[in-house]
Amino acid sequence: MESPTSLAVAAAAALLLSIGVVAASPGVKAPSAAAEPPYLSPRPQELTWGIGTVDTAAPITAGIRGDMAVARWADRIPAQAEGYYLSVAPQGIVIAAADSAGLFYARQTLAQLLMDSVYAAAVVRDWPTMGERGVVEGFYGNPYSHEARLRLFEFMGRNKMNVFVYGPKDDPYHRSQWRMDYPPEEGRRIAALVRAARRHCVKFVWAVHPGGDIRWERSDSVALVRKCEAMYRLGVRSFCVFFDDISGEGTRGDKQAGLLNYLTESFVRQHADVDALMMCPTQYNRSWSHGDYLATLGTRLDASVRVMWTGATVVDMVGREDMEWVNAQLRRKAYVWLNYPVNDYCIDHLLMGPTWGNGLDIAPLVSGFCANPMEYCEASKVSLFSIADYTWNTTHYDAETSWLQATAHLVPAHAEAFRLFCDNNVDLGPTAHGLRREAESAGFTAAGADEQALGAYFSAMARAATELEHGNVETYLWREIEPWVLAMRLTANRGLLSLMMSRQLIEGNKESFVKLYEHYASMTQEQEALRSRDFRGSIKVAQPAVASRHIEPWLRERVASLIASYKERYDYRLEVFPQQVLANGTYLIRDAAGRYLTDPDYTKPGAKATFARKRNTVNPQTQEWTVAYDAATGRYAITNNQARRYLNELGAFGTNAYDREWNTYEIIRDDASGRFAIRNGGRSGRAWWLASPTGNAIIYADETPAAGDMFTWSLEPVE
Ligand code: LOG
Repeated sequence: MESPTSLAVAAAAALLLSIGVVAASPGVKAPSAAAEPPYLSPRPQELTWGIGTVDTAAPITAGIRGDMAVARWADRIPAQAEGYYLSVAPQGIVIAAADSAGLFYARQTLAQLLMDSVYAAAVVRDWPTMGERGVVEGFYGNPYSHEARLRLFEFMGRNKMNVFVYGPKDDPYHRSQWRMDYPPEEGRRIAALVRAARRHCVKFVWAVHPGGDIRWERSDSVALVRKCEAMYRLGVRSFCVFFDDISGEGTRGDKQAGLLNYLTESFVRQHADVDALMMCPTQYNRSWSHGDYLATLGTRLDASVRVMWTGATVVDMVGREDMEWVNAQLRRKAYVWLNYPVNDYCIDHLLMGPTWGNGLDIAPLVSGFCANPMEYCEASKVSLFSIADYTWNTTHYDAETSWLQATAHLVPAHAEAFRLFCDNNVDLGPTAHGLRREAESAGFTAAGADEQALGAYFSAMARAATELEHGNVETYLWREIEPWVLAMRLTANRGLLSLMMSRQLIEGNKESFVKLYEHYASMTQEQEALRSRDFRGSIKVAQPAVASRHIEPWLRERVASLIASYKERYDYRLEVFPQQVLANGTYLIRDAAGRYLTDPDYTKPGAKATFARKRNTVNPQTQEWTVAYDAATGRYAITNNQARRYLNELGAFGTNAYDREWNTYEIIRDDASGRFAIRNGGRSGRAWWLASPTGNAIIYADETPAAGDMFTWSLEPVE
C-alpha cells in the first residue's frame, strides 16, 4: 500500500508539472571550482594569493622565533602570541611562527590550502584578535560523549580555537557531587581528554560547581582543594569555579571571592604549572545584577582571577557597552560566556542560522570568549565554526559569509541541501530569554504570495530532506539532525498539499479537496509524533520544530482559511475537519460541583486559577472567561476578563509571552450531557483538566479519564 507521504509527493509532483514548475534534478553540481582558491577559515589577518600551485612534496622550512632555521624570516613573524608567517611558493614552504601554537596554526592553514593534490600558492601573516577562544560545555541536558568531545577538540584545533571549559550541568562530579572524586574509569577519560585537547592546542579547563550546597566553612574550602588536587593528578592544569543558577548562601559575593582567593593560595600557587583561576559569578549578566555583588568581586577577588559574563541578559549577543559596564564593576576584563547556540531552554529548536550580533569592536574589552553550544555537538559546529572565525579575526568577521562556509564545510557533499535545512532551523520561538532570529526560510519569505515560487520552494525543501536522508552526511551529525530533517520534509509536503488544496477549491473539486486535506492531517499527525533521539537517561525529549517562524504559522492559517471557505460552499464530509464546538464568546467555567473557575488575585503574577462556590458580584469579571477558537491550532485560547490574562498549561496565569502552541486547549463536547472536556494543547503535553472535588486548583490527568470525570465542565455563555 502506498503511504500518504508517497501519495502526497506524487500528487505534488503532478501539481508542480501542471502549474509549470520544472523540478531541477537533485545533485546538480556547481561548475568545477578548481580555478577558485580554497576558502580559509578563520579568515587570516593578512593573505596574499601567489600565482599557481605548489607541489605537496615541496621542501618545508619551519621553526619558531629564535630558531636558526627561520632566522631569515624573523622580521615577518607577527609580534602577537600564536601568530605565524606562512609562505607557500614553488621554491618551497616556509613557516616562521611566534611560538608552538603559531606553528600548529600555520600547519592548519597549510592544510586548508590543499586543493586535491597541490597547495595554492599564498603568503599569510596571521594572529588571533582574541587570546582565548573556545567552547564552554555548560548546558543542562545530556553531557557530550567522550567521542563527541574528542571530535570537538579536533574541530577546534583546525579552527584555531584554544580553550575548552568543561562544565556540563548534569555531570554529577561537576555539580551535585562536587566533593566526590570521579570513579576510576571516568577519571581515566578525563585524563585522556586533557591529553587529547593538548594535541590540538586546546587548553582543557575543568570547572566545578559547588554553590548549590556549599557551606562557608573551612571543611568545604578544604574539600574543594582536595578535589582540585585529584583533578591535578588526572592532568588538569586549568580550573574554573561556577556559581551560576543557585540561590541562598552560595550566592554571597564576599564568600565566593574568599573561596577563590583561598583556592588561589592553597592550590594554584602551590603548583608551578597551574593557570590562574576563572569563575562564573551568580550575577553573570547585567539584567540580573543588583546590589554590590559585582563590585565586591571586583575589589575582593585576587587580580589573577578571570570572571565570566553572558552580556546584557542570560541569552544575548555581546556588545561594547555591556563589556565596559561590567569591566568597570569587576576591575578587570570579563571573560565572555556566550549563550549561543545552546538550546537547553528551547530544545525543540536547532539553532543552525548565521551567528550574528556580537560586537566587532569588543576584542580589547574581553579576556576571552567561549560559546555554550547545544547538547547536539555536531550540529553546533555550524555556529562554532563562525565563532572561531569571529574570535580569531574579529573586525573582519562577516556572519553570512562565515555561515555559508560553515554549512559547506560540514556537509560538503550536499552543501546546498544542508544550507536549506539550516535556513529552516534558525528562530528559537518565544522563550523566557527573548532572543529571536527571525530571518528564517529566506526563499519562502521572498516568494511572498507567488504560488509558483512557493511550490518551487516547498519542493526544494522536500528534495533537500530526501537528499540529506539518502546522501552522504557524516553519521554523528545525521543522528542528531535526523528528526528535524524528517520534520522539514513533512512541512514541505504539507506546504505542497496546501497549494493543491486551494487549486482544488478554485476548480470546485470537493472530493479531491477532502482527500488532500486527509493527507495533510495525517502528515500533521506524523510530524507531531516526531521526537529527537532517545538518549539513555535523557532528561528532555525534543519535539522537532522546523520553519516555525514563517512557514508553520502561514501554513496553519492558510489551511484553516481554506477549510473555512470550503465549509461555506459544501456540506460534503464536513466531519473530517476540526470542529468548533463552542462559539467565540465570554463564558462562566464551572466544575461538576457548580464551582466557578476564578482569577483570585489578578495582580499577582503566576497565580493559579482557583474555584469559588459563589458568583463574585463585586468583581464579576474575575469569573468570566473569553474563549476564542484559534484556527491555526484548531484549539481554544482561554483568557480571564478581569485582567485579560491568559491561562497557561499549568492552570496558572501566564507571565511569559503567549504561545498558541502551548496555551491553547482542546475543548470537546459530550452530546449526551452537554458538558465539556478540556485538554492541554500540543507542546505542553496532552493532559486533561480535572477539578478535584476538594482541592482548589485545576488538576491534570495524563491518562484519559472515564467519561464521567472527563466531561466535567460546563461552559455557560455570559449575556
Ligand atoms: C546557565 C547555563 C545554561 C544557559 C542557557 C549560564 C552562566 N548558566 O540560565 O548552564 O546553559 O543559561 O539556558 C544558564 O549561562 N542559566
